[in-house]
Amino acid sequence: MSWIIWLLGSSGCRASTVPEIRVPRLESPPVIDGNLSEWKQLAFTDGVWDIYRLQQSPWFEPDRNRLTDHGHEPVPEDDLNARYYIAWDVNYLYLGAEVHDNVNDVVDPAHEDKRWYFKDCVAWFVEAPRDEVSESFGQGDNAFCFVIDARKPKYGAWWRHGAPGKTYIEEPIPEGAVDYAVAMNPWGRSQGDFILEARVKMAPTLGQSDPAWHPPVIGDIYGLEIVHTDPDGGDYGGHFLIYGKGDDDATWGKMVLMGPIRPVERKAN
Ligand SMILES: [Ca+2]
Ligand SMILES: [Ca+2]
Ligand SMILES: [Ca+2]
Ligand SMILES: [Ca+2]
Repeated sequence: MSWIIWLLGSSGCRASTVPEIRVPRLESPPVIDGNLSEWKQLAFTDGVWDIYRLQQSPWFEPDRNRLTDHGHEPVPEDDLNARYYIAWDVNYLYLGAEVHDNVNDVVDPAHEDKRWYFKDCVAWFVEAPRDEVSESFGQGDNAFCFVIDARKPKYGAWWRHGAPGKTYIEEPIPEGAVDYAVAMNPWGRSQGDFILEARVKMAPTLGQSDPAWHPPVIGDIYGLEIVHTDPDGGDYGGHFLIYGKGDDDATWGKMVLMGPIRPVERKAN
């Protein structure tokens, strides 16, 4: 990831840092089975995120980026830490996460289908195409939200989005536009650990949200934020916000669609 300093406003007196996230195209489609090994080396990732790394990020706000303590909690880095992966091809966005979490919590006492953020959930907020206008789930804004519930309920893959003249449309990701798999406790270490592997078809989602969207080509620029919620038995609970500050899409990172990359090369010695 590189950092771009943008000067905003005609006075030029307000500076802001916008992360640039370079997302590679995949040459072969992954199998959506809860194992990322066939593509994670070919995807964008920037390593492990935990609360300590978040504290040092330019978008960190302590009332929003937070963990909770219900007693008998492990150390903060073991409460939640994760690696996130993203890639694309001509039809799909590919989304992955490898997560260490102490408790799997998908029970929401005031459940509504749209309340993914009161459950363990990984969400990718995508604006396509990115623009410079500050909007909150207006035209072009999409959240693809995966509740980490092995039962895969009907609200398990959720789409919050905008459309021309509309904001905050709440519905499941359309059938046929999403495939996902959740593997619980994949390393035999914690019942809260999981791997999420998903693909979302862009035309019936991004293409519905903004008529300016076109089939992806190298060089296209989207907006990106990752929101990972972790209630662990509480109410609103823990939140990681990565590359942005919430629903305002002007705070989201700049995601650039790149060509394929090669895996990290390791030297002989
Ligand atoms: Ca796979
Ligand atoms: Ca946790
Ligand atoms: Ca915008
Ligand atoms: Ca959890």
